[in-house]
Amino acid sequence: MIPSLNRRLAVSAALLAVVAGVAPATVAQAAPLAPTAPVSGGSAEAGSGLPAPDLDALVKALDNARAAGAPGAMARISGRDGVWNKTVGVRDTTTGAAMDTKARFRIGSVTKTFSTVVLLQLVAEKKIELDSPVNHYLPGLLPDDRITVRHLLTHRSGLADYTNAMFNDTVPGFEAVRNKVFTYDELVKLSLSEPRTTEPGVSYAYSNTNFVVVGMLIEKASGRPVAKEYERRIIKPLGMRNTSYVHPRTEIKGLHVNGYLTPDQAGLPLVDSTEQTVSWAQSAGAMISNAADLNTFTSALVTGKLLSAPLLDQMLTMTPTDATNTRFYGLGLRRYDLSCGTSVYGHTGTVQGFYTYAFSTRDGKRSLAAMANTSNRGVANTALGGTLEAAFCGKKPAPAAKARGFATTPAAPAPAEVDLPERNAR
Ligand code: REX
Repeated sequence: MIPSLNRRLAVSAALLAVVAGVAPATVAQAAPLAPTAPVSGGSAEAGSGLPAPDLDALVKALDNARAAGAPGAMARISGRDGVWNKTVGVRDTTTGAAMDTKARFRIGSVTKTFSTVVLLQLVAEKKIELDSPVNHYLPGLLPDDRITVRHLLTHRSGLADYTNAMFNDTVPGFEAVRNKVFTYDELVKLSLSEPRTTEPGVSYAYSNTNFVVVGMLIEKASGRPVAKEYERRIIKPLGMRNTSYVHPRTEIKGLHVNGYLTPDQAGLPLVDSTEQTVSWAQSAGAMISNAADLNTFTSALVTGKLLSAPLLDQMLTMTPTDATNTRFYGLGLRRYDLSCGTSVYGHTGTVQGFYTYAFSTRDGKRSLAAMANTSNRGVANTALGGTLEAAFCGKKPAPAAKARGFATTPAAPAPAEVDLPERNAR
């Protein structure tokens, strides 16, 4: 449906419902959170309690991502008070097909949140303990018996991120692995050939290696491939028909977005990076999804549809990841504190040709999924991050008129707008 029409219909339905004195069930039109999701009991509870999204700012953020070099971008906001879809540009530069919020794309590290949910379900089943050494389950894998399962999930193991060296030269690095199939052991070996970054538990250092080992733990404890575990524990129960883990297959089936990798050298043409095994990431980043499914996933997660309250609490226990004190990491989950005081929970993703943001409020009443079909272009990623403020903070008050003769203090930049270098921004 045309987004503005969609919105108008939602508003009319709400008004009609209020006039008729009935619960506006049609207004709470987000995809069902789970088959058992309770239906909202009344109009007061039907809303998110948040200001309406700033749709102009949302489109502006997408336009900014495009101006920074993304062929296209999209955002989908979903929640108790409506669904909003916005797109700019194209999903395929060859055919000129328009960006489409129903289309599938590579979600990169949002996969880490899926892997964490599966692992924590195995904790609930007493097959794994968060504070046990990884080597207890995978004897001899790691060179340090002090590294625990929790250290992996919080990026505090000190295991080096082998992808830094792998993608030091962006396009040659990508072409060298795009059709390669790695075993988990090979990826861990690559990490162990580099010095460790911290003593176990000491400090946060983002590393894909952690979630490769999480994949190994899942397979060991469950006796099944990670693909099966994502499917039976998350994808099926939530009815996410556009979400898959097809490693090592290279294709994105069905309606999808093509991804375009930016070469390091200015002036060179974009590289269509849609098809790849993503074997370099696997359980750290190889899933495919679409915006509606990501909305469903993040809201189901924070509302306890996937984990018991104590395990969700563990996942939501956060420590800062940088000096701004607005960005945090829990277990396979980020928290961003926005300029309006709202905190949102989810993950970001970067895989060649695709930037993703998937976040929900703590109560799950509003979710945002945003993507731009570019990567290796930090400015575009930062611009896409602007969708968070637009989605969750609503219209910003107009800046106060400058009092003549007095200097004004510039407002602190919103967290999503802080332009950090690519490697530090995570
Ligand atoms: C790999 C290189 C980036 C991408 C990476 N991706 O570690 C994981 C992920 C799976 O999604 N992490 C993000 C490449 C940051 C997250 O957690 O939010 N960069 C690119 C280069 C740099 O090749 N030379 O930008 O496409």
